[in-house]
Amino acid sequence: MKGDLVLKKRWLLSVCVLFLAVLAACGSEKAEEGNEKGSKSEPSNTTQLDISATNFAFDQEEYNITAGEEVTVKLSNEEGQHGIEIDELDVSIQGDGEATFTASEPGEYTIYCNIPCGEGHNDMKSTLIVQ
Ligand SMILES: [Cu+2]
Repeated sequence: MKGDLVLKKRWLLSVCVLFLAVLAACGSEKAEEGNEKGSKSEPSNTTQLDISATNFAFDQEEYNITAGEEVTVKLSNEEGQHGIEIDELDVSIQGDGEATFTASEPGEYTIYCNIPCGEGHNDMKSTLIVQ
């Protein structure tokens, strides 16, 4: 009978240890989830700037952003094949695509097409206004 009691105690102890191990595993999983959520919320600080291009113009003559904010510019070609280039900000996209930049200095920057797309190519210019 004494031996039975010892076995029972050992069994109880191992059940407790197992239980604690499971709890610890759950706890660390939750911590990781929290970290993921933390990093997912960061891109929401990025401003999305959509530009579409046709033959031979961008959809707006002027685009406005705020100095110091991170901007993801996305170019969609609706007609023809164009690109955008902003020299001062190191932005260069050819065809459909995205680029991320931060303009720290307020001012006016020229957005121009960087693909020789036809007779209206030289007119494909818009202004990025950074305030
Ligand atoms: Cu062009």
